Amino acid sequence: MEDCLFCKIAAGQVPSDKVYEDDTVYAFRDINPQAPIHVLLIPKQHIASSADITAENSGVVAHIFEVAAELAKQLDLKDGFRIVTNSGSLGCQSVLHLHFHLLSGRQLQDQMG
Ligand code: DGP
Repeated sequence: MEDCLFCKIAAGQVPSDKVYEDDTVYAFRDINPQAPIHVLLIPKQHIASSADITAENSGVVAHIFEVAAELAKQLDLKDGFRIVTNSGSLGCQSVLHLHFHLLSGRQLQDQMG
């Protein structure tokens, strides 16, 4: 989608620190890491947020979780990790392209909200 930052990152039009790519998924380091490991996993197709997941596009979401599990192995996150997605203004979503934060490398906080 035109003027979508994460569409441009997935297309290689904006530079990023890539950790994984296949035909449908792109993963890269967050520019403002909240933990020693902070990777963003995105679908290459534009889906605005988790509120826009449907029967037609949910296959790529399932695939993102497969990729996340594989990355967790590659990054040696055997002691655990967290996957988070923010949606909408109350959820503090700042980039309107569906993305999953993969966080690890330190003890994460117990509270989610
Ligand atoms: P959220 O607040 O859930 O929408 O998360 C958006 C994340 O995207 C935030 O942690 C910072 C990250 N981010 C924003 N712009 C860029 C960028 O240009 N490059 C990278 N690598 N990450 C970005």
